Amino acid sequence: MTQQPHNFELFSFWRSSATYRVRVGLNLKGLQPAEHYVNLDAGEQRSEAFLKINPLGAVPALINLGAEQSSVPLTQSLAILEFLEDTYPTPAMLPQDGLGRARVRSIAAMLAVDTHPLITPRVKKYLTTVGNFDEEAWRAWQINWFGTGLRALEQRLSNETETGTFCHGDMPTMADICLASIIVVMRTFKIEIVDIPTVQRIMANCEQIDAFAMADPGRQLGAPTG
Ligand SMILES: N[C@@H](CCC(=O)N[C@@H](CS)C(=O)NCC(=O)O)C(=O)O
Repeated sequence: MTQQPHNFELFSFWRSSATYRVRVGLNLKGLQPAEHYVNLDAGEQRSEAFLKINPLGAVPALINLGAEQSSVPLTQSLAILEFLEDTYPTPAMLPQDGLGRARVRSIAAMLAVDTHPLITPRVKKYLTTVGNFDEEAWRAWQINWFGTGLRALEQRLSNETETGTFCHGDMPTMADICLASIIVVMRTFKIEIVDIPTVQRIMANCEQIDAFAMADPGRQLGAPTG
């Protein structure tokens, strides 16, 4: 395979689920970005400098330094994965057929669009200030929304014949990246959802792949040691 230019800057945080998705995609495509650490615990995502990169105040953001014309920072992990897939088609993160692509995107959206946003720091900040949530109420909230997303996913994966070693057949796709992105962040919060055997089986298969293992939050700059 021809060596591809991979001149990227990734704005990231060690335990960020959305950044994990982009890290796995970059790893699968054999691309290594320079990383800029945005400390979400210190509120750096709301700094004037970072809001110029992503006005929503969220990581990841990816800058393509190799672009012929200067490009705006890419934001939104799913859009970034689609960009990587379009630009570096091999190995593929989407199946070739239209129905398969729609199924993979649908599973990815269940997790990245309908589950993950509910547990982000900005939601926690609102609920624990304006909403008067204490730590116990916040934890119950997290368990509720992780559980809702993962139980629905389990139902789909265990009933749909397209499920294989991975969410769709026997090659990892964007659906697996999103599944794993939820499980890894749940682990950092020490949250466990029971009775999701297909999800757990697929997660174990993902973890056998270097691209996923290397993206693990515990292996990133800034992760707590010990
Ligand atoms: N839909 C966005 C979500 C981005 C997002 O919410 N990222 C989190 C970290 S996983 C963040 O930076 N949150 C900052 C905050 O909520 O203040 C994506 O998939 O990229």
